[in-house]
Amino acid sequence: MKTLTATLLATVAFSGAAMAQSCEITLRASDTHPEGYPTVAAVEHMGEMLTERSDGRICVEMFHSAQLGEEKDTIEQTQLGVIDLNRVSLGPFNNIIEATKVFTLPYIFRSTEHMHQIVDGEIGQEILDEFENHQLVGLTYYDSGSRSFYNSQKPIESIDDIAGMKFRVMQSDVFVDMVDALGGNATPLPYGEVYSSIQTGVIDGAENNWPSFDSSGHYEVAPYYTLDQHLIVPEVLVMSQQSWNNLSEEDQQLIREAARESTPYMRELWTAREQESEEAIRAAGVEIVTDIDKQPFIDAMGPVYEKHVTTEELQSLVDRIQATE
Ligand code: GTR
Repeated sequence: MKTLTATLLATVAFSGAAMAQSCEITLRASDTHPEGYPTVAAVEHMGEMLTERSDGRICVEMFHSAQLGEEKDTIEQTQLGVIDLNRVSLGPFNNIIEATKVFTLPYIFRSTEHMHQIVDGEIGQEILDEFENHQLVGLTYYDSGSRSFYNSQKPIESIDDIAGMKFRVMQSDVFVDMVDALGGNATPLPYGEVYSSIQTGVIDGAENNWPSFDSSGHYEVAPYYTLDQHLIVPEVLVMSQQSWNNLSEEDQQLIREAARESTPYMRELWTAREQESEEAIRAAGVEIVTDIDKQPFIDAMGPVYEKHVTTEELQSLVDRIQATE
């Protein structure tokens, strides 16, 4: 005799609208970005691949737009198993997993191609493996372009213009020290508080890539953007180790593969989105400084490297990254 649950499940399985309810395993995924942002679309795409390959057994439910909280909090919830999948910047991991610092050092990557070379290779895997010591499973990396400063006050045309200006940074000491080294004052804040903090003058500005500057609407309150490109910070997709341990090895394998395959998809979306966002921001009348001399910015980073590259392991990672063509 069929149980009530089995009957109900069979019924909903036939109703297209209730498809999600037929899933045996639903993985709750978090992202700070809105619907349509490349990271959100990539995890949704991964979910579709998983559902198809598991004959409808495994589904991903996306909670975008920081519905489950700001990144620092969602990381904790993922460690606790409350959130299954989390797409986050590597920045907020700096204070939890020391090795992630090397991927968030200013000007460590010379270009997006250089970053791809590293995260797609041995070093990328070594850093992903580190997550397993912190109740997480590192699945794959996504792109995040390069981050540059924007503010509400004036065009920054040289490093000297940064003196005394207040910038929001992600919650990591690496970025606090980066802004200090440039002569500014850093305020670590959650992403969701940046807009109102600029608007009310608590900070003068922040720093981010084109798509985030665009989708957050920060350009409305900070109409000066200077392409100093101080950071290329990869994004990472992690899973809760608790959720992971509840799965069969076959399902773990399905997830690893779908996650890996979502990366080239994400990168394509990213390239298109970067261009669209740049066009939208230019059209909105934001003043953009492109011909900034980056060398003084690069030269100023010595103390940041000295303070954060404190062990032989970290130094060897930095050396290997810098030695990679
Ligand atoms: C974005 C990144 C987010 C978040 C945000 C921030 O570029 O995609 O994950 O880290 O920056 O500045 O907090």
